[in-house]
Amino acid sequence: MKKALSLILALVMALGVTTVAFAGGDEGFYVNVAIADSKGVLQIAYGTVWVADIDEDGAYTINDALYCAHNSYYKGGAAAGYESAKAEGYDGLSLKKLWGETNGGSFGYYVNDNSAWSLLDPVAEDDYIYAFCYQDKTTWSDTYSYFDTKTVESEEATEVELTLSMLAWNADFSAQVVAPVKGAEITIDGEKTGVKTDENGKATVSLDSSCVVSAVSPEGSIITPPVCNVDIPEELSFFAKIINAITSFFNSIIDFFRGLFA
Ligand SMILES: [Ca+2]
Repeated sequence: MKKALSLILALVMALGVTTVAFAGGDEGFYVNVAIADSKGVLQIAYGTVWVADIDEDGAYTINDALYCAHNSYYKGGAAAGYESAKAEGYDGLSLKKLWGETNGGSFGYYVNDNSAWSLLDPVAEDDYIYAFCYQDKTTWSDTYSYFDTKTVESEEATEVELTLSMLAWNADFSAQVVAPVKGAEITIDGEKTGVKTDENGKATVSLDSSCVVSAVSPEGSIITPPVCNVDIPEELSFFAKIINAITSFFNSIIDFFRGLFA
């Protein structure tokens, strides 16, 4: 009995220490991160990620966001799936591994649908960060594509018109220009729907439950898979409502303590 008691006490103390240590390094904010692998499969579809200054350079950057995203979503964490290193020849960081792939060093990353220059570009709260492994490792023809709507929230089944655009390089590769993606087939949770974007990049989809809407490349080209997260609540049972209430109660306590230590 005594032994059990001291074990519990030790556990409580250990937990207490962990909590304090965690709270101490708890500065940061939430962003949305999407990662697509070299097969064009979305591995994270704008999942919520808490960004901390993990590389301790005093700034919140794409590097921090991707590192933290792997810690949250990749099996084995950032240690297993992500790597960046000092770039040779210039004062920056090179992406060496994304979602466990070295991919011949061929990666792209965007912030809020704009091309990023470096892993050390800053990120801010609620930003949308998209990183991908190039599928075409010879001519890097993968074109970044995105929906005009990143989140749909609805209380019931709904119909949504999405516009799919891409950032294509101009003739002398000096700037990226926005153009519609036509003929891309819309997918829902990875399943093809038969609905294709028209010449203005528009497509209308019927949605009746929470899902991820994306699109597959039109014939003869490669686009990065776009992301639109759809949130339609299921009819909740009485029991589920109670669980939800308890969860949100504990979340508000966590938020309270986060506020105290921020
Ligand atoms: Ca940093």
